[in-house]
Amino acid sequence: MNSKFRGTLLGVLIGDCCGAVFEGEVLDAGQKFVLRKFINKLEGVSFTAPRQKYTDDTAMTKSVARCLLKYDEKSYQKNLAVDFVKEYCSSTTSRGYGDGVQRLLVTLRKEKFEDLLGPARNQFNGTGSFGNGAAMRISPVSLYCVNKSDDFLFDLVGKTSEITHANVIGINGAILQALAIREVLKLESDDLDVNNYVTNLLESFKKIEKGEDEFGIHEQKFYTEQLEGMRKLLNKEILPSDEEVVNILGHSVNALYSVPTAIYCFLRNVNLLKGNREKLFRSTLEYAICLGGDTDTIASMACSLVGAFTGDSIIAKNLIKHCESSEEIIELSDKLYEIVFSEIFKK
Ligand code: R7I
Ligand code: MG
Ligand code: MG
Ligand code: MG
Repeated sequence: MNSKFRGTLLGVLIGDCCGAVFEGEVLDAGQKFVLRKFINKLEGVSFTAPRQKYTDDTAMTKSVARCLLKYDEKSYQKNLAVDFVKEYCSSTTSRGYGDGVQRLLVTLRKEKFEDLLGPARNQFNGTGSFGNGAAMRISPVSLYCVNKSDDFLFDLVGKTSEITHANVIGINGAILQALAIREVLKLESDDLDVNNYVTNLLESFKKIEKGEDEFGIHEQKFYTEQLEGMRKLLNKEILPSDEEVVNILGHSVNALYSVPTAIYCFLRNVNLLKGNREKLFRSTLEYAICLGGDTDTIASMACSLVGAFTGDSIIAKNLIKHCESSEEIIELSDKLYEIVFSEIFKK
């Protein structure tokens, strides 16, 4: 399990570091070749410094991990807001934060964290952000909740998300990614029944997206519909092209059009590499970036799933070494593992 914890957070880091180079692009055959060469170089021994830089995806994930290490129901959310701001302000390089979130972090600081949730609710003329920023940083919550109830996980995802993302699409994207990671963390073998896995996520989301108001029960099929689209793509006899995948699932900063895409990247490669698990990390990394668009975030979320599934042993050692702050990421994973499992031993 320790290896799965490391794999999860290293997946976030490496997907982010590699994907960031191609963020916003649509990759043609030439650029896909450049991408392959680029990852080969990072996996090789001859790569020279500086190491590949991470972006906001990893920066915010580190904050979540740090604050979970000192988790206390009452102070967690404030600690996290403060840590987000500190991390944002202390960075000497541009980490590519979303435009909305940058304004929000500045507001939180200016108003001395008096109102923790108000600024997020005011984003985008009061709709709140539907960006994937809550989902991209959620993996430490899956680690923390590996043995906890669904309700505990939903609550913690909410607390972790709503400081910056008040829109239900943004928050539910984080719930989807958190559930998706926790499911594979819990698997004991490297055998994953993909159909069953998607069915479980679908069942969870049918409940989450079913609401009741004065007009009775209604169903908002946002993620449910995306998951159904994902299932169709996974079951196609002919492997869908990148264009087809992007048309159906999307590749944008909108959580609805990137979280299911990341899960699809993972599952497609699991299906393709049955009996060849050593290749799963590299292959998912490359595939996720090939889809273009929000490449750092989609690769980060997809690789986090691979790491949670296989552990860190299949990740090329040089690739780890050549990404900024990988030592710190490993340390955070190990500490999270320690507190999660020492709590169980205490019981
Ligand atoms: O969600 P967030 O943290 O962004 C994460 C993304 C990842 O790709 C990172 O790698 C980084 O590049 O950014 O940041 P937000 O600013 O909340 O949302 C991101 C973007 O989504 C915004 O800048 C908007 O362009 C768009 N967006 C919206 N546009 C209109 N209406 C998000 N919510 C809305 C909305 O409600
Ligand atoms: Mg980023
Ligand atoms: Mg960016
Ligand atoms: Mg991104």
